[in-house]
Amino acid sequence: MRVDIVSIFPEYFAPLELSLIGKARAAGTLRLAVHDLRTWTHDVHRTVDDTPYGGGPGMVMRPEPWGEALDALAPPDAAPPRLLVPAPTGVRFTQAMAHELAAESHLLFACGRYEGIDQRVLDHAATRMPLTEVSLGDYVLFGGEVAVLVILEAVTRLLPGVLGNVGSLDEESHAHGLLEAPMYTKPATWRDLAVPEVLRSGDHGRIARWRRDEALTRTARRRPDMLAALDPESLDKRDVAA
Ligand code: 6GU
Repeated sequence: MRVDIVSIFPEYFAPLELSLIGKARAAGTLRLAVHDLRTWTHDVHRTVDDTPYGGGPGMVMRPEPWGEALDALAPPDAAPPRLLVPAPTGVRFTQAMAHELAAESHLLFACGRYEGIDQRVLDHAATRMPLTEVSLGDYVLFGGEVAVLVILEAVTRLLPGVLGNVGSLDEESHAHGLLEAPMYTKPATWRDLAVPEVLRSGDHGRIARWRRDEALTRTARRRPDMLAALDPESLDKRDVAA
């Protein structure tokens, strides 16, 4: 997968050298480039923002540098990338969207700052390439950079060959619409706290039942919205009893 990121703070993306994302880059699974928006400015001050038409606080990103950046990274004569614009006004980012993005061959992230990017940039880009404005949740960040780190981490771990144990993708929270059950490792007793007996029983049927019950209880307490959204067909008789 190819990924381009445009931002006025390229330094935000230094952590993408680390850990499994860094490995995916070294292996060529992820071809990632970070671009400074100011590359596409032409005045001595390398201006990227200005005051909003209609008044109000803050600054808006001017369209000219963004237009040139998108022309350079998504030339009209080449296969268009999927353009993602992180913003609190976007559609909610979910695990389902992470799977959708992991199937794309080229993602282009445009990181806005201040009060956002002039709307004409997005309207014009949308005539050339698929565009999604995406939000992490109901709170406001300074800009899209941290959101891109989050989205890229969620997407990269779904790329073939990035995770050592593919089974962990199947069992994890959100894979089946439920939160994951609690996990334990050695020692069997720590500070007088014992690992639940069932997990040490070796009885795989009982263990699966226990984990499912814990997942259901956790989801009911913490995320009643997720429980309500479950397909009733996916519940069995013993789930309903619990
Ligand atoms: Cl993607 N961007 C900004 N600036 N704030 C946010 C967000 C994104 N998601 C939640 N808040």
